[in-house]
Amino acid sequence: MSQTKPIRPDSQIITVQQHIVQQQEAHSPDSRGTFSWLLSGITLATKMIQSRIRRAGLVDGALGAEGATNVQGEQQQKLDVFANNALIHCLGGRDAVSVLVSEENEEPVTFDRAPGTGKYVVVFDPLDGSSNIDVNVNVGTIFSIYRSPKPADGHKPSLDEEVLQSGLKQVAAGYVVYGSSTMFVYTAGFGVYGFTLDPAVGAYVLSHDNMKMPQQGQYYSTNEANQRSFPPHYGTYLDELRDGKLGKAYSSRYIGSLVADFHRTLLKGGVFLYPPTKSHASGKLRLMYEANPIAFITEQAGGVATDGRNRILEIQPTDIHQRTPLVLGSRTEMEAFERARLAAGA
Ligand code: AHM
Ligand code: MG
Repeated sequence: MSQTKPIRPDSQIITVQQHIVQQQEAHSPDSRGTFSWLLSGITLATKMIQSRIRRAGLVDGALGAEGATNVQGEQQQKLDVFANNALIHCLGGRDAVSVLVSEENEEPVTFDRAPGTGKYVVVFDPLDGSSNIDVNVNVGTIFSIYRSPKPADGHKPSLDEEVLQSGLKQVAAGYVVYGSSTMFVYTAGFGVYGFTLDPAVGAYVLSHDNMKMPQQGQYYSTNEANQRSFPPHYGTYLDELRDGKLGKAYSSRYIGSLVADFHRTLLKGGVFLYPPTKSHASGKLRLMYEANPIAFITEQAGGVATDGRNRILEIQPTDIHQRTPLVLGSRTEMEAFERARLAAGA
């Protein structure tokens, strides 16, 4: 007689929601409910964004430029605006959020919350890699979460004190890469975890446990068209990689979406560089919603992230939209970069 096996869900499946709650139980039981509710606002918004991206070529009016420019003077794409609205809508409805800072908004978005709520500041780049949107190449969302400083002597912190916190103060950071699959990668300071969106279930499911960046990789990633305007030691360093001075013949990979270029660097190792250039003397990438969250993840995965000289996480921001050079990657490549910088006296 044949026996019918009971149908039951795979007990190994861990969703991002479960994982966040488990991490909070283990590390900060006080904030567990609030924090996971807040993060669920981000995962919900990114599911809305990914669904729009997946259908962008089919939906009338989803692709192309919006017609406006953002605070960076860059043309906003329709999907930039959609992604920004989705995040503001999903996070603005959660009373744990006191302030939102977005690449697409010149000023922070503030909320008048009841006392005892509004504990967190969320900073984000809603859709990173705008130049890749219309051509079906990977883009991403990047976010960073800070605690609002507690009132001192009964005085509420100023808006600047709330938002201009160094990367060291991040409570959590992460990104979603809209690639061949949609992946959510985050850290709350206890390792880096990656979740793949299962489209059939509509949930992010743990697929990359405790991610570590390899000690050395075989790719460098930079916009080589700008190399003549990099400070000279960047060129010397790239030549060392090309010439096999680190024991490997390096290959080049550059997508032009930070999230995608970083995601590869996290998984495969190597080095990513966006140095100062002639047109962007302070670098192009933004400290608060690009460099800081990515640097937090890099360090949590065992890598190194600097502005070419100093640790990214230690930079005190003076403006929510400030730019920074960014050099990050595996330890071996980052040590070689530092040697090249010191040898050049830069
Ligand atoms: P964006 O936020 O307007 O999309 O710009 C940031 C992007 C990054 O994703 C990427 O690393 C960089 O700009 C690419 O710049 P470039 O085209 O100068 O190489
Ligand atoms: Mg960006």
